[in-house]
Amino acid sequence: MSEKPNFAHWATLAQKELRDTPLSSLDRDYGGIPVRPVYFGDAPEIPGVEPFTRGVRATMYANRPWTIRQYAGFSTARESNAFYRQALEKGQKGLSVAFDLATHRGYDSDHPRVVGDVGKAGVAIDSVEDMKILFDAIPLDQMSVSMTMNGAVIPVLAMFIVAAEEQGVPQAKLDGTIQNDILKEFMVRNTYIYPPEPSMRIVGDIIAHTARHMPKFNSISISGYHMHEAGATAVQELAYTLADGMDYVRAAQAKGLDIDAFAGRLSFFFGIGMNFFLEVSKLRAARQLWSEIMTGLGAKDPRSKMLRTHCQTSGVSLTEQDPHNNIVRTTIEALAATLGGTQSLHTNSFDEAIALPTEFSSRIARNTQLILQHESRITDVVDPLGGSYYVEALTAQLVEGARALIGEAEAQGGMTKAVQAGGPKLAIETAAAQRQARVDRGEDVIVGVNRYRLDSEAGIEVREIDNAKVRDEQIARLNEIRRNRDEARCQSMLAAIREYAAKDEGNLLEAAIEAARARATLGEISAAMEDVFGRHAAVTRVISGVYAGGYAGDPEYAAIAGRIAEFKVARGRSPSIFIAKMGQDGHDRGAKVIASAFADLGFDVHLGSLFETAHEVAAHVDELQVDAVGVSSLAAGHKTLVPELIGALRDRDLGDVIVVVGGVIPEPDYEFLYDKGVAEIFGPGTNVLSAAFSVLSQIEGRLSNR
Ligand code: MLC
Ligand code: 5AD
Repeated sequence: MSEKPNFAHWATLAQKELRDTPLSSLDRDYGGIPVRPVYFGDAPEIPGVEPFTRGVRATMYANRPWTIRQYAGFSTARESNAFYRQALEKGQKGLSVAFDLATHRGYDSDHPRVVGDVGKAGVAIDSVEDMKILFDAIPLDQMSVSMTMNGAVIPVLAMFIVAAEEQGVPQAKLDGTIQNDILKEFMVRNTYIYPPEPSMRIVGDIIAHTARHMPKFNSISISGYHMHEAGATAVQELAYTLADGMDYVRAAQAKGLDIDAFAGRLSFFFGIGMNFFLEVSKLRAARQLWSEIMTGLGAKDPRSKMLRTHCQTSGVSLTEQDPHNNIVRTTIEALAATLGGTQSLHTNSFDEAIALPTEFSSRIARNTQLILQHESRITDVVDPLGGSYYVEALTAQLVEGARALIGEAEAQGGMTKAVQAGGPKLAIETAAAQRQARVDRGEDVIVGVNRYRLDSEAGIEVREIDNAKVRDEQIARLNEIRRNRDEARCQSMLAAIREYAAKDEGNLLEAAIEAARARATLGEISAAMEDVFGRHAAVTRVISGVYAGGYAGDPEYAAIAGRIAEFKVARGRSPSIFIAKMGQDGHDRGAKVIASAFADLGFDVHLGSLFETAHEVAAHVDELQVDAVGVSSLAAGHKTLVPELIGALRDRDLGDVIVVVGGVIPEPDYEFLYDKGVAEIFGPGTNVLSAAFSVLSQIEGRLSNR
């Protein structure tokens, strides 16, 4: 397939991309050293030609740099809109919307299950009216907009289309991306709503609609990022992402679409961590594999075989301790993403491990990309690391490793089946627990965390969101919409959605567009489908032995395990803990790692389900009579949900149960939580052994006080 490197061939392709601009305009002179836009050496491939290992375009950044696309959203549509406009003015090039967790999970802001979530981790969107405010004065025929939405993907995309229409922009002109990648939600991200089968139908409906009516819109963003963040190895991230892609292709083909009619608008999304050369090679390997896979699935058009991707620097690689170090980490990761040939990039802010970005931290994050594009000269030459002995070898090894793992998923009947069986999720969780043990033992060094720690940390500015205020505003607007709409029309559109869902006919997105025009809310459209499909409840499993395995022969580990064994002999039972995830926060890597490590140490661990209310958690604690509750909070709901839990425990006369909190808790909130009765707070980077030691001591203290 790949042709012998040949400058004339490359030049023809490059000239096409450049249109009227002469090719010579890409030549550079570094003080008497002439530099060309591409180097071949004896490399076997041409950039812009299958299998695209060296990049999907012949000219890459020499002609057009990657899109600076910062993911953002918080509180109300109005505030997020102001933030976007400011960012665009200061050099950002594309938009990327972060929705709050209530929206992700298909709830309107007035739903009782989401009191702690509204406006917290992203922007709250309940209706077309909110969507119109979000894009006010942003011309949607000129700006490409990515929306990270998977669960409530039908109402959100429908509302986007209707908001544009009411702005005067027909859907055919919309440029952007909808994440629409449900399989990884079941594996790692957890903002699913319906069970896997109907969820896959929704993915197919969206691909079918966009293929027919929205030629510039990317129908899906097949995402490895969240696997990466959940602790997946590079091979796992590659293999599971591409295997997911294969199932989406098949879901679209099942709608009767020809592969070349939609494949050119499938897009990807990868996480970029600190292993610099590995991450560069990962993107090269991904492109090579996808081209091979798509050829195998029958694609003919080269555009169908191009893996175009967005990248985001890694959130888990960033630290709460000495947080300005995160600027350096993000720069290194951004360099890996761009030398790997990404099309679009988000660089994380340095306060990532603490809260949502402030104006200041997001400015630095954006400027990191601007400096790379305008000052570093890395955009001058296409695939500058191509031909490096090391990078080429790593690329080949990743291809080989991922190919084998894709083969395993295919042997199980594809990823939808593999995900339902749970294998990939467990494999990723195992990798995460191994990584945690290496960090806790100091084998993987993290500067400022397990080495070179500061004696005292100076606080930094933190973005605060007044969740109650956002919720009140949203509820007022919801009431107004419900009051002013033509109720009969709205209800008949919702009935049509139910019917399409039940009969497995018609396109759900098309029905939802009608409902959105009639001012049905996000929660109503989502509920209409839920009436038929039901709501998915995941089975939580805790892996065992992995953390203990990483600690074989470690004296500190043995000391704590020994103390727990003594506890058991003295009291005839193990110390017990309930690990709780409340609200719509689905980030469960931390909860899983803690659950499996504590269980390995000898605790009696009960891991709660995702998405519980404070009252549901209190009821479990009552029933199980545990010594402690560990709340894991990563989506900023702690100030609402933790006091609610403590109140609910007191109401049940369980006021002396130890409550500890782990996760992303801004320093200024520590006092607040201690005042409410929290015993200990474990921020990001906490050593799991020392957390276990504290919890055990708290439990012993409580029992001896009785
Ligand atoms: C590009 N173009 C060129 C060129 N390079 N033309 C000539 N010469 C070159 N060298 C053209 C392309 O062909 C294209 O036009 C146009 O320029 C835009 O370039 P692109 O490369 O397609 O970039 P972009 O529009 O930015 O699209 C990138 C993408 C897309 C395909 C990866 O899917 C995207 O923007 N994804 C972003 C996803 C995202 O933000 N996700 C956030 C997730 S956060 P044409 O006509 O060919 O299209 C998250 C966190 C969480 O998930 O969990 O909450
Ligand atoms: N604004 C900006 N960045 C966000 N992230 C998540 N939510 C937001 C938001 N509302 C980023 C963080 C996180 C990743 C999932 O996306 O970097 O690690």
